[in-house]
Amino acid sequence: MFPQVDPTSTSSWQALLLHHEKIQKVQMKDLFAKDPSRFNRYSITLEALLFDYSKNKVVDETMTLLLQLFTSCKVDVAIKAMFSGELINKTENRAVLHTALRDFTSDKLIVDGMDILADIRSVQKQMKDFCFRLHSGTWKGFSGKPIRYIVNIGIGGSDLGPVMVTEALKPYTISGMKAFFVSNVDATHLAETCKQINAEETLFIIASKTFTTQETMANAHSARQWLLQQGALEKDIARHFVAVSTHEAGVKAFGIAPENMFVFWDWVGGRYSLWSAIGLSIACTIGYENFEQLLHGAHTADCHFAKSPPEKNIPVIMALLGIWYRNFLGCTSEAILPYDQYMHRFPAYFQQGNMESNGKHASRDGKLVSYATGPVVWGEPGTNGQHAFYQLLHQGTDIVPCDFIAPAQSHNPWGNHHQLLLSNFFAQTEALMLGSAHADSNRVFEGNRPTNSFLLKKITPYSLGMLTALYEHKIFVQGVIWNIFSFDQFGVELGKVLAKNVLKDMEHDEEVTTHDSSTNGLINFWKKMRE
Ligand code: G6Q
Repeated sequence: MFPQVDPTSTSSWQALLLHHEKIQKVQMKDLFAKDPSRFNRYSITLEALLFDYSKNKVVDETMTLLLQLFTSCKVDVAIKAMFSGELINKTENRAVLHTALRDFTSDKLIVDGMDILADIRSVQKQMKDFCFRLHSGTWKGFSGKPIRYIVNIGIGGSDLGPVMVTEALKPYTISGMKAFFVSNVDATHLAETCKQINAEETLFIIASKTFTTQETMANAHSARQWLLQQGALEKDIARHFVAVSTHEAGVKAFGIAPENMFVFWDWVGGRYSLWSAIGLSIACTIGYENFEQLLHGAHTADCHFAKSPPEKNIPVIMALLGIWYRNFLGCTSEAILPYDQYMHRFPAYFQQGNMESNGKHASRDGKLVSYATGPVVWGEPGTNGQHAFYQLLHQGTDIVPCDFIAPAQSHNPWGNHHQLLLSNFFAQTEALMLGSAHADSNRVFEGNRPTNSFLLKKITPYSLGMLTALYEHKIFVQGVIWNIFSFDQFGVELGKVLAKNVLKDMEHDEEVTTHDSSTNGLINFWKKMRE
């Protein structure tokens, strides 16, 4: 049974409230001065990944209480429930099994009487074969030339993961291939993409779990029309369009042949779907073997999460620290700051991951929660951010816990660029913690500002898979402790319905009067302006 514990009813939550009073005045720099082993005690390694959480406003008692909270909220039971395929996404009556997509060690996983591992392996084989045909040049476009351009058309979970990974792993791009991602319903996105590709060498991947999403369908239809305008015939569509979806009928209705469809299943949440066939654009760009390495890396993180004791468990510690800042120190946002240009979409990816999963106000027993849930998550790569918003991180009135992420080795070891980059990473986390005194208050840095540091040896498919899965599990642990449903997204679905209703009022010329005066005014003003 999936646990359902009001975290505020636990003695550890109450103890943390009291403990917070005690720790108000604690200075991290004093903690470091008193305890030379603080780094060793407050860091965890997983293979070649280092997670240093020593620069946080916590002492041993804080960690003990947070770990007690983990136990009181029965997170261990929840972890087992997720991995075993229980229907933990209750509001949608689904299992949550993105972890199964990257499980190469189990033999079987029965869900609803079906062995889902067999289904997963069969789609993986289909993806592998497809990539082989594409990269060997046996799959040809309408003029007989091989495919060079991959255009993924999808949005939200069917876009952000593939973009993030494809960008982060750009050094692994198969020679000659180029990936594009079209998500926005604004035709500019597709139009500008089409300027950079040749129809005869382009493969469109229509990625949509439901195959009904307005933006994706509009872009898919326009892409198809564009292809025909570029000299392709109806019969050529099959060579230029493939689909990734759970909705076979929808794909067929669009005109994509069943053999050009890659399926996934309702137990894969959109924002957790890059590991499924939604990752086809990744595999087409960096090669299937690299895609598989990404899955292997994630599986290593899954095993770490499922098997490590909580005090040595990276996602658990990440989650508990986040709860400490959110619920006891009143922090409203968290920043993710990758010191790696290739990782520039990582913050946006986990902005969705966190905010769509844990931006919820109803508890698992159907009541409104009395405590804060998911914070705002945002970020940009270093060092660019340093010349922009770091001002607020250092001297603003809000405390923003930050995750700094960097590879020890660069894919582009030009001169001393990488040392310069990393010197900024190390110096920033130090300065945020130490602060500095000055007679002029404008120049005072209070310090005592928390950071986590992640060091990877290099950004590879494997290490990126591992890091990404660690962040996913952090979201899971927090959702369990906050006693919310992390795997639905009614707030996203609302947008899909609202736009449809308004569209009806825009399709005629009469004055609109059925909304509030602002919405009526905007629609009516637009009707005049478009003339
Ligand atoms: C993700 C969300 C959302 C979804 C998009 C696209 O978890 O549900 O971002 O991925 O709305 O939906 P489709 O894949 O169904 O087009």
